[in-house]
Amino acid sequence: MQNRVVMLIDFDYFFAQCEELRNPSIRDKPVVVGVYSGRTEDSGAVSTSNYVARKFGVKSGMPLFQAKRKLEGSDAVFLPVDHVYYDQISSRIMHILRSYSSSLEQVSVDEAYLDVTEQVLGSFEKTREYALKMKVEVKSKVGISFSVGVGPNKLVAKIACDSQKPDGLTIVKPEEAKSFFSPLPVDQLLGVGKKTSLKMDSLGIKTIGDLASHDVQKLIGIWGKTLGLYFHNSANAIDNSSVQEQGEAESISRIGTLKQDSHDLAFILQKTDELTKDVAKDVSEKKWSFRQISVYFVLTNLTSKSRSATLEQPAKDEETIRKNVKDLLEKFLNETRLDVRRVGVKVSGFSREEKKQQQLTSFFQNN
Ligand code: TTP
Ligand code: CA
Repeated sequence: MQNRVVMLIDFDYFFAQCEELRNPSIRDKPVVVGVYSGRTEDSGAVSTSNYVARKFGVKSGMPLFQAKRKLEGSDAVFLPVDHVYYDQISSRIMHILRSYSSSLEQVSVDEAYLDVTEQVLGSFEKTREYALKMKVEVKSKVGISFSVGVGPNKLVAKIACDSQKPDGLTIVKPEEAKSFFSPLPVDQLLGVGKKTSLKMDSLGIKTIGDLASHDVQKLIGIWGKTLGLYFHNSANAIDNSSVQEQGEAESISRIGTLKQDSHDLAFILQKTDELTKDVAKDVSEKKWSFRQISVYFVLTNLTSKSRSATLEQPAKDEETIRKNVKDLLEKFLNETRLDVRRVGVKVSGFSREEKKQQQLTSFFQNN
């Protein structure tokens, strides 16, 4: 697929911004979030800080006592990390971002790559408006700001994003990628650490541009084929890796408690129909197809049971779920005399191939 449009989204000063969100009164003060090791009051390290604190020279990884010293005399606020809270905020944002892309690859709690080629019809002109729309939705629904980098691949998107923070939006078109990279220090490339950049420096390679024009055979001679080629391609803004959904949901399900324990098909169906509707909504948002439908029961005696059906062809519609759930439920009620207390609906067996095919098809339709 030519001319991909890939975004990297990176939430601004994430842990500290989450803290500002739940306590807006600290917003204009230096905010430092840290891991307290507990040995003495100040022992531990800074996880992150807001931009007010950064102006005082506070950095991630710095010992807390040092950050305290830098912030002496200010009205700085020091807080311990609360991962559960940050994870919750993160999943709410990721959920919204998912609706803006064909595939989303979450790389950390505050970073995700999005392939939006289809959504912007392969056009870089359309991405600014599209990215701004995402920013506005996340800001109004969750209250968090983020920076966006857009490029023809993940590598360019990442470096674009890093170039302007916070609340940044940097778009690098395919034809601009090489000149955008050229003046940057070579250690901006993933995989070029301290040791490698020293070695490159000794070869006269200081910028990404220097690396791009260095003889690839010489690079291979020093770093071997894989790494040598990787450096050469990266410096030339080439990256063919795709945006891969990680840890894709194995299933989509909903469970609910009946208003009263029951053995009545029509009564239980009211509940399962509600649950089916929600499951089907999730499925259609993700544009996935499923092959398996299951119903889960918790009975009056609190034991649980489940029943499943496997479809001959993958399906994606609500009606198929509804019909299968009804059959499974009916059969189950015939087999047991106990009343049902809770009931769940689940679909699984998603096909990735089907998903890729769909993307490809709509890509061709749009082009
Ligand atoms: P980053 O994205 O590196 O930093 P950030 O979100 O705080 O700031 P910005 O993106 O605006 O530059 O890291 C994401 C979170 O990971 C960060 O909020 C806290 C955590 N973190 C640590 O706990 N220790 C660290 O050394 C770093 C770099 C980050
Ligand atoms: Ca961040």
